[in-house]
This record gives sequence, C-alpha cells and structure tokens, in this order.
Amino acid sequence: MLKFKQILIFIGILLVISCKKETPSNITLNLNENWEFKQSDSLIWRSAEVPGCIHTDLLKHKIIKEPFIGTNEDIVQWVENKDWEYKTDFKLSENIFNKEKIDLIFEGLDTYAKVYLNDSLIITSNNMFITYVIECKDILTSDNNQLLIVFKSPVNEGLYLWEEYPYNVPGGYKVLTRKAGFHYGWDWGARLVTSGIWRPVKIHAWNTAKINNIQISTDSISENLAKLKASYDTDIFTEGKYSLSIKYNDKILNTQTMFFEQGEHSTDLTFHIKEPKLWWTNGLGEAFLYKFDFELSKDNKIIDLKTISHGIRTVELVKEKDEYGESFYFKLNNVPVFMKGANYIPQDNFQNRVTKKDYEKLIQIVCESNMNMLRVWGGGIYENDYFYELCDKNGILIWQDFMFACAMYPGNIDFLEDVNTEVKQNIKRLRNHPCIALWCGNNEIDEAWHNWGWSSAFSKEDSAKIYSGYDTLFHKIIPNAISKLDPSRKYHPSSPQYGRGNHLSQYYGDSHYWGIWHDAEPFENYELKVPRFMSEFGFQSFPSLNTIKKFAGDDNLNIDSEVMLSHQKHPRGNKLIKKYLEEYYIVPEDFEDFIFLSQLLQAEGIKLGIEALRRSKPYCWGSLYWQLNDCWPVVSWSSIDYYKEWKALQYFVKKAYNNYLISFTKDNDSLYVHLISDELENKEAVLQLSLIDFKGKLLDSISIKTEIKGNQSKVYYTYNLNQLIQKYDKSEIVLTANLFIENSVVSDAKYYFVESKFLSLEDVNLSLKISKLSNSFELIIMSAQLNKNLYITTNKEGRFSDNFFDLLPNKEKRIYFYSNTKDINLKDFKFLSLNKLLSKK
Ligand code: BMA
Repeated sequence: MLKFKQILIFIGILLVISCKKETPSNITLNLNENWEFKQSDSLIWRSAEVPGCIHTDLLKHKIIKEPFIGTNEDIVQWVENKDWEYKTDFKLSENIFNKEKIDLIFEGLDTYAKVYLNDSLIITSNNMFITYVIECKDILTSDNNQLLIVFKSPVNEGLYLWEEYPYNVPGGYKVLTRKAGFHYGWDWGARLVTSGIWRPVKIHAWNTAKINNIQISTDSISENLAKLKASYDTDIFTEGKYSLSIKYNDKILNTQTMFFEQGEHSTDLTFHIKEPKLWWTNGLGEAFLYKFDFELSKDNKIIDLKTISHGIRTVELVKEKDEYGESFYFKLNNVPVFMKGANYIPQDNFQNRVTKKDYEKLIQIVCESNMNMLRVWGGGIYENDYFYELCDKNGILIWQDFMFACAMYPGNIDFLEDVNTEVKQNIKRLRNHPCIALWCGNNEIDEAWHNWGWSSAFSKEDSAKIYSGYDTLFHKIIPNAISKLDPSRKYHPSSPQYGRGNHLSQYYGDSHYWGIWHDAEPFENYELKVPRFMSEFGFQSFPSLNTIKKFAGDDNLNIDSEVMLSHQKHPRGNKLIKKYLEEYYIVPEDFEDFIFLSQLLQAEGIKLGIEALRRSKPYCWGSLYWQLNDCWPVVSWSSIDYYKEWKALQYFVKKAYNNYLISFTKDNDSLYVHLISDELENKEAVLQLSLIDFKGKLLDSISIKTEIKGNQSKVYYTYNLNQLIQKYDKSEIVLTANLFIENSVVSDAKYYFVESKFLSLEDVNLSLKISKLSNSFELIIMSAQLNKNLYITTNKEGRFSDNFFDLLPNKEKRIYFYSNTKDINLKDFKFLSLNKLLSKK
C-alpha cells in the first residue's frame, strides 16, 4: 500500500517537472548593484543608485537639498557644470563566464559618457535615447571586473560645441545635445540638467544563438480569422538546424525548422488566430491581449524565448480632402473614434523616482477619466516599456512624438546618423505595442519656423541651410525609418500641421489653439475656432494648498512670494490668470480662495473647449488638452499635480469625456440641447429637463423619449428662451438635464442663464453626515439652496469621488472619500464654494 502511495507521489513529481515551462539557456542579469559615484575632481567615492542620476545620488548623501522644495532649484545649479564618474566591481559566476558570448547592455546613459570595462574604452556616447549592446567576452575576466563610466558636464560639452556652431538657432546650445529638452527648464519645468545611468545595465550571456528582435505584423483581420506574421531577427553563433515556433497558451501556432549559418538572419513565420478577439480602446470594449511565446530551439532545447502581449486591431489615421479642407481622424477596427485625452510629460525631473506604482496610478486616472488617447510630447523622453504595457492593457492609444520640441536641430552628418540610430531603436522597441497609434516627428517646430518668425530671423541663405537640416531629419530620415521598420503606422511630421497664425489650421490636420491663454482671448473663442483635431489647448492653475505646502511650507503662502514665483515658470502666468479671473469671477485676496478660483477657472474654460470639440463631431475628431501631469510641484496647465492630486479640471474632464455628454448652446432666443454619444450603437433613452430656482422650486419640466444615435453629436431639443425664462429672475434659476438609459442616469448637466459671477448665491449652511464604509468614507451633503462649485478639502491623504460640483437644493449628494486613514470625522473636512466666495464681496 505504502509502495503504491510512493509511486503515486513520484509520478506526481515527474508530472510537475515535465509541466514546468522550460527555461531558455541564454541568461540575462541586471548589473545594477554595487555602484559608486564621485565628482571627477574629487577622490571620495560614495554609494550610488542605478538606474539613477547624479541629483538623486547627491540628495541621498545630503550633498544637495531637494531641488523641488522652496527655491532650492537655484542652489543646485552647480551640479550641471561638473563631470561625474560611476563605477562598479563585479564577478561573473561560472555559468555566465563559460558562455560563448557575453554582451553588456546599457539601456540609457545620460548623456556624454565614456564607458571603460577593465580599463578598455568600450563606449563613447552622446545620446541619452540610445541603447548600447557591446560584446565583451574578450575583455571580461573570471575574476574581478570593473566598469567605470565618466560623464562630462552636458552644459559644458554643449557650450563647447556651440562655439563652433555657425548659427544662433532657436533652442540655443541644447539642440546639439541629444538629451530630454525639459531638463534645461520649460514653461512648466525646473532647470535640472542631470547626468547618470538613467536606465538599467544588463549582462546577456548566450551560447549557440539568440533572438535579437521579433516584429509582429497584421496581414488581415476578419471576424473568422486574423492572419499575422512574426519576423524573427536572430543571431546565430553555432551553425546548424534550428526550430522557430510560435505558441499561444502552450499550443503551437506555427513552427519551422531550418538550417542557419553563422551570422544574423531574418525569418518570417505566419500564424493565424481563429475568431480573433479584437483590441478596443477604453470606453469601447475590452483591450484584449494575446500572450504569444516566440521560441528558438536547437536539438529540442529552447535556446532563447521572447514573450510578447499583442492586441489584434487596425488603427488608421484618415487624412482625406473634403469640402472644408482635410480630415484628421483615427479609425480603430474600421470605426472612426473620437480621441479624448491629454498631453503627457515625464512624471519627474529624475526618472528613477518614477515607480511602477506611479505609472499604474497615472494610467488608472486616465482610464477613470474616460480618456482613450495620450500624446507623449516631444520635449520629454521615449517612455519606458512599463508605460506602454499599461496603455496596451487599458486600451489607451498613444500619439508618440519623437523627442524634438520647439528648437531647430542641426543637419550635419554626425548628428543625423546618431539620430537615425535613436529613431530606429525606439521604433523597434515600441512597434509591437498595440497602443501606439501614430508617430509624430516633433512638437511645434514647423509652426515656429513658419509662423513665429524663426525663418525670417536669418539671411535667405542661412535660413535655407538650417531648414535643409530640418527637412532631412523630419521629411527623410524619420519617415524612411518608419516605412522600413513599421510600415503599418502613419507618420505626421510636426504637430500642429499648421500654426494658429495660419487660417488653414482650422480646416486641415491637427491644431494647437493657444489664442486662449497665450493671446488672452476669451474662453468662448474655443467655440469659434474648432479645428479637425485639437492636439493642444490649455490653461494654467495653481495646485492644491496641500501640494503647495509641501514645497512652500507655511510661510510663503502668497502668490508673489519668492518661493511661489520660483514655482511659476511662465513669465506672464500669474498676470494671465488674474486677467481671466477679473473677467470671469473676481480676484480674491485670500490665498486659498485664489487657488480654488484658479482651478475652477481652468476647469470651466477647458470644459467649454472640450464640449465645443465634441459637439463638432464629425467635423472634429479629437481633444487632447495641454497637459495631464507635472514633473515637479508647480503652477501649470496640468489637471493632476506632481503628487497626482486631482485639480478641479480632472473632475470636469471625467464628466466631459464620458461616452454620453449633454451640452448646451445658445443662439439669440434659442437654447439647444445637444447629446453626444461615443458609444457605437443606437440606444433608447429619456432626456429629462427641469427648470428650478435656487431654493429647489420646480418651474418647468419636460421628459423626452428618444433614440440616441451611436457615434454622433446632434441637437435633441430646442427651447425658446424667452418663453422658458421670461417670468423668472435669470440669476436665480438653473436648467438641469439628466439622460437616462435603461433607467439609470448616464449623463447630467446644468445650464445657467447668466455668468457665474452674476448669480444670486447665498452662503448657506450645509447639512452633513459621515459614515465609514469598507473601502471609503461616505459623506452625505445637503443644502436648502443651490451651492455652486462646492469644493471639499481635507489634509488627510485620500481622494474624493467628486468635487467642485454644483449641489442642487434639497437633494442629497453622496461623496466618497477613498483613504487609508483609520478614522476621520466631519471636522477634518473644509468646504468652500462660489456661494461663500461671491457673498464675501
Ligand atoms: C505647448 C507645448 C509646450 C508648452 C505649452 C505651454 O505648445 O508644446 O511647449 O509647455 O505649450 O506653453
């Protein structure tokens, strides 16, 4: 009996062993431990973090103060003028050292770096966006090895090259250095020109052969079948018979055996998926991913393996001449989709401080806010793989700029060759991500050259020479690389297609409309200047008091304090905010009131813009506002601040980007009720409209049964304004709208008949209740009168389900506060509203 049991256990163990996935014989290891750094002209080595940068290492050793606090940015500027060195000692285990080939991989060196392995110079780099793979078995020893990396000051190197440079081009000396543009400061960013090993260092040890790269492409998709192709790039050391196989859920989809000679090979394998589940964007369906294993085997042993998550879908950018000009919209799986999103910048000046949690939190906010596209803007970085993986998983399309913004870059051979490598590598790294929708050459350079007077600042001859560099880079090198390496995707040379000085910008391509903000035009102009696709528009606001206190303490809480001014990088920023406040509200003296109103102003303004764009479907198909996030705590155009705290705008965006939107427009005596649907199907619905006064008295109401057309914007009801409101005081009434589908409210909106600042708002008491739920605290709020833009704050860490909302009279509003705090009571919350503020006047 016992014997039988033992046999069973033995069989069980055998089964477990045989089911365990075979691991490939090639090995990849991180070499991120044991690093030290020093200033080149010092003798003191200190521990360093890799991946990392010089500023965070200096910070860890208390040699500099946190640059984001107070005015510390100023006192750390010396760091950019020094040279820095990093070193590590390492020993290779026998199983690595005995491999035939050992590669050292540097995924990112920022920026002017010389790398020495055991005293031999193995890399000279001047581009932070390039990955280096160096074969170095010959230089490695089985004993101790040392890596030393010397970083030259990027500023001194840039200035040195600049001395020789023949043209004083826009962008200045930084254009000569392939480094993130925002490191040198931006109108929302601190100047922190850092250096260091910003991406991982790895060792790849291999025998026999390796897979260099896999490219998945789509031949055709139908309901029954998706025909796909995998292109294997392999590097063979030992010639012989090899098998290439593609697996899904451990089932082989295709396999091929062939003889490879020594050297690099490119091999295509087709494979099919029956009844493919398509990849859809957030809001339209599941972003379904197939996890494929691509294997390279020899003598029945897996030598190398790459696992790739792939979404089956088509994305097209449709640019077709029409009666107005030229369209600019995206079709996903053959369906035109309105793009709702924002411009994304790096999440920190120091990339190593951005954790996986930060990426997850950011993408979660993007999804919750009903977005389906982000533009990775050209003055930052090509993001890391995790960012794109999260976008793949969550159905967020990416408009990917190459890293060029607001400057004229050189056209000499060395520069262009280097950029060619950068471009090719990044296309190859990112092209398998279903989230990538478009490659875009640069940010605003074409616009600036033609519309901002850049070209006319030079003689005709110089101007032609400078432009020919631009032409080669953005009209030859980059599109050539794309058509070779990623032919299924479109390329857009520069965003916007036309600058706002050019009247064509409203009729052709994508547009950056900055008449509002930069030219101080009223927000209402968003309704007059609707383009085909809005890829930038924005307005600044102050971050919350909690965020401000983190960098300004309690003693600088005044918009003109030195600290606050050092965290406002736009030269006319505060002036413009005040100007618009005067126009739309008041300019409050109290700092907290000012923060509140600056956020509300931004939120109302951008909401107006978003609604105008969405109403204009199918003329316009996109709304990407400037900007989603911040890279340090600052006054800026962002909708979430550096700590990912929601500004008023984020709450407004969430509603304005909902698949169903109710929006109002007025024309003389007519008030139009528009319904916009981004859903693909028609739906039976009920639109409920009620006119009430601020004490809750119902004055008029109507309920309209209708079918909402999928993927359309249409007027569903028109009021005669005179008839509707003539009996009432316009400053005391509001029209509320609710859209019901299958008995639940899918969208709601309010229309006021005078501007907010002319409303008769009284400061009245709120009735409040709080209770603890399993994952949040529930606040039940009520008031006998309308409360306009009720803003709830607390200094406990957490997030509100809604904020800055209008509380209707005598109606309970339930707000959830998500927090890890154990206990909280009503005294911990503060309430501010337009009622309080305007009745203070
Ligand atoms: C846009 C961007 C940025 C800038 C922003 C606000 O055009 O491309 O260059 O930060 O304007 O001025």
